[in-house]
Amino acid sequence: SYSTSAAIEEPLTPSVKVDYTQLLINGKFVDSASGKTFPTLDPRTGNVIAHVAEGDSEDVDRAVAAARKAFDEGPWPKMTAYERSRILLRFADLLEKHNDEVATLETWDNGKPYEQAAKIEIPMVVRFFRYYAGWADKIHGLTVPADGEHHVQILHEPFGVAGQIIPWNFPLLMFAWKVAPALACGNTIVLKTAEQTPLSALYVAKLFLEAGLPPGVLNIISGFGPTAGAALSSHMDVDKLAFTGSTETGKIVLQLAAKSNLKPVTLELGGKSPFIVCEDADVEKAAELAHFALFFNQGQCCCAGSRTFVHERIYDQFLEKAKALAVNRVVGDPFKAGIQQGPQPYLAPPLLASCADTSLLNQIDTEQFEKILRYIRLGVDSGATLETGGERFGSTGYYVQPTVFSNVQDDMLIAKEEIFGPVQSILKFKDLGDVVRRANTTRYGLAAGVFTQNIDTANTLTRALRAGTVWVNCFDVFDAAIPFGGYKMSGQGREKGIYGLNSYLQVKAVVTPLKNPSW
Ligand code: TXE
Repeated sequence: SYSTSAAIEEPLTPSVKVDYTQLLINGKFVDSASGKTFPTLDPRTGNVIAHVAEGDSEDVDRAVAAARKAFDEGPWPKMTAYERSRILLRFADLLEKHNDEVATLETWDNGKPYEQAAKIEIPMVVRFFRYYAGWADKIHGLTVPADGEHHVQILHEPFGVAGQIIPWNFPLLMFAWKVAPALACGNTIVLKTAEQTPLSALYVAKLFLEAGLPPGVLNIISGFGPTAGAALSSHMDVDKLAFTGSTETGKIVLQLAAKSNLKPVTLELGGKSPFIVCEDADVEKAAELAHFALFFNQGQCCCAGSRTFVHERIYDQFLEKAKALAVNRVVGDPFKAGIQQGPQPYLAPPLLASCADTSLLNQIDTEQFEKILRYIRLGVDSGATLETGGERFGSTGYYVQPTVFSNVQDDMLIAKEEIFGPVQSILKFKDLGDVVRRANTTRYGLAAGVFTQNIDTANTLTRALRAGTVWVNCFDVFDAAIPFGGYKMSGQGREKGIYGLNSYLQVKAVVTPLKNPSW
């Protein structure tokens, strides 16, 4: 329970060394061209974990040139698909072997519970690479029976150099969602990690080299968005861009892509996903699932069930359970066993100053911890009832108390904007028509949760909700085979599953006249 802050007073010392802090370009770890570095912070304390090379446009140029060469001259797209698949499988085996070290880096840099990283996320990443390794030699085109005397083949070919930009909430999982399908399809990559969490991707890059990935196939740039990220988005020699992050930055990236070479862009952006608890629900189970849907990963999920709609008949009972769950949520040093919630990642203002081009930074919320506390104050000011939490947790690091608001109205900012923190907003609804209309009244459309025993209610809601994923009586199920992506301003395109391949494949029609059509 958060009534005691003892758990976070003495942070445990992580048991790994940070060996990889340089950029990965053309198969080698190198300093940035400018020689600059930036610190990455431990969100438990605000202390510096390591100084990491700060990539900028010159480094992006070097990395793109390496990726270009590895694509145009090979060996990557020219290798047999089976060889590519085997390298991905070898990488998955190595990652599995180093599961605990990678999970440690992930927790240290991001603040997520170690048990979550070690037992759920890193194994998911391994599974993800194995899934796409399986696709590598099963990507084939079509033959099409066209009118006239022609033989028509449709070839599926890799795009070329893929630029990829990822966020800090699931650093290695987002790495996997981007890198695995791109490599399976035969593309080469320049990936920019988030400035808050550069460490795990660099560690696994080393494992990729050990697995036999040729130089230049995967290049990794640590650095800031408005410099390195913008350089990648607007690069004339990047053939395809994939981005995960805020809707605001998604718009910038799309503009940069359009203004440069019109590279196609997939976007996985923010959300304000409804979690709908119907009249017939088992209240205890519904409250547990709604709690998980919001609080998992410190509330930092793009698909978080951040609008909990509860039927009026069971509202009071639900509220009591939801509040009890938040009060009893175990917050503390994420390295300690049994901890459910760690700190929010933080980018200190001095760190922002180290970014060479600060002109764009004002548009973007980098101070996650303060953003959450600001939204909590906004909720109170706008008349929502603060049931529990609402403050910083403890006095060191960037922890936020698990917070529950009831009596939330649709037009309050806390019900409209993405908070991205441990703040649950509970809203009351009357009937299905009412909740469908309200759930869909949002600029987002990433996910939705439905909790009911009634098959007709489930069928009605799953069809009516405008979202890329609808979870019925479950939430956050992320099997590698299930496509993920947004309706409306939550994104463009899909990642994961067979749909995730489409983002990394060009379609080429080959038409040849038939000499002897009657045969
Ligand atoms: O996101 P940004 P931030 C939401 C969430 C969060 C808010 C702000 O609500 O509170 O976004 O987080 C790179 N050109 N999500 O500021 O800026 C940046 O370096 C090119 C939802 O961290 O979108 C990082 O690598 N790239 C979300 C990546 O974009 C730029 C996950 C994401 O950062 C850039 C994260 C630029 N001009 C935040 N500016 C989700 N969908 O899961 C920044 N970047």
